Amino acid sequence: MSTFDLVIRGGTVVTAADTFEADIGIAGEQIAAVGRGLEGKRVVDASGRFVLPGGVDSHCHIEQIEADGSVHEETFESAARSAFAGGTTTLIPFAPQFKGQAIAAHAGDYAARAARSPIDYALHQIVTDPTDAVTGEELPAIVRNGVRSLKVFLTYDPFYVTDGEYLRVLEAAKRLGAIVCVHCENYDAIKWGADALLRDGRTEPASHALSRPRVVEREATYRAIALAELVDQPVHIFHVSCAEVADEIARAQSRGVKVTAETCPQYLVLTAADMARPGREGAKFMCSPSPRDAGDAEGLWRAIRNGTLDIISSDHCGYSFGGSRGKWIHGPDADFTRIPNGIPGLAARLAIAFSEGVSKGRIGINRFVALTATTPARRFGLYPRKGSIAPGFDADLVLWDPEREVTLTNDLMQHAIDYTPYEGLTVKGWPTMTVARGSVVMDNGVVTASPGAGRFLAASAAADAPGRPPR
Ligand code: DUC
Ligand code: ZN
Ligand code: ZN
Repeated sequence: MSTFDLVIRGGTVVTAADTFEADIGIAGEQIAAVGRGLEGKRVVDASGRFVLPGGVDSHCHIEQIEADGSVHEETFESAARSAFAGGTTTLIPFAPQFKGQAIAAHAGDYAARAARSPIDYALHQIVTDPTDAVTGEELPAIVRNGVRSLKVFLTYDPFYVTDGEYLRVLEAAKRLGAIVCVHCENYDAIKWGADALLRDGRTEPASHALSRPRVVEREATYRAIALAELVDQPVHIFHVSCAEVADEIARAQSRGVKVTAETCPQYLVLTAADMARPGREGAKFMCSPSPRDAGDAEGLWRAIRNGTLDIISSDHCGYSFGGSRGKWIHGPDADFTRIPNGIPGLAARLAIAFSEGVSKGRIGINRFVALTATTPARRFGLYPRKGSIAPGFDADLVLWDPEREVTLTNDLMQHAIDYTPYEGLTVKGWPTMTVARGSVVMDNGVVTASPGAGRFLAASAAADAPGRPPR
């Protein structure tokens, strides 16, 4: 019998399809065997643990450069620490483009940052300026190099695209076999609402939610889908915040439109009321779309259960609360329109999804694996290398204690940001070990993240893109 480099012995293996008792034999960086009685040079006892595929976080902002030249505090190194701490082994962050500039203007710089990544990563390409040169030359080259998902923003200065520009991106993506991911909120409607609030002196963080109510997201979602339908191009809707938006997506799916969608932990456990906390604390919860109200999470779980939403990503986008670089980069009295949007969530994503989903009986554990690892890997062209447990897959695994109750603190997140919006939230279910390509990178909270150990993952055509022949 062969002796493996590492054997994970006696755990309950869980994939998106099955749950069974087995040992996992790892040779080098890959899973070589799933069976019984496996022997290894190193053996990890996984009894009492679920053994899950390492999480794939398909939406996170890492060391991203902003239009003003500032760079996000979360580096690839700190992000990897946080991801490993939480059981995630693959990240998909965003390479930027700014209006009036070629994609190439920042590509080398971003690739150099990413080259220091301790964690495997693929990339999405943000497109803000789809000129002829971009759609005709740069995007084909990017897709050839393994970046097959393009992100467009329908709001946000200075990223947002007009409907005409969005159509150009859809058309290019169709020609190139890429997927388009969309941030759905209506730019002019938000500006109209925000201007009115500011005129009334409502500058505080709580106004963020008031300036961008559900209908602003629903309208943009409808438009994003309708234009994708016109071009017949698959789209993925990012960070769905509530059921009325999910309903819009379900309606399109039921008439055969090629649209998929995700939600994020912030919409499952935070609410707009968090932004009304005293002082400036509300800024800690400010992200877009806005967290909604207490009842909205149940609607999202219904949409998860019926398949309308099939990914839970973090949309990790950290800005520290203290100091002058993060949330208060525009000054300590900045009004709500000048506080950067985004919250950190890399390490908390799996624990919140498991606790709110599996521990509370809303979904089964196979569905949890599908939402957090298998489907993001398939959607973004990383399958069958990432996202499941079988011979030939990368040995990315997380050992999970379903009974462990943990009260979240910022220290547990191990990120570069000085707070977590989930401080004090108690979760049931916690990762005890993370293995990335055969190396133990987290053992009971102790993380090893070696700069440069991560690899760039060239995406192939998505395994589950609607309208493509099955593979
Ligand atoms: N919303 C985004 O779309 N991206 C980053 C952070 C946020 O809140
Ligand atoms: Zn977005
Ligand atoms: Zn985002």
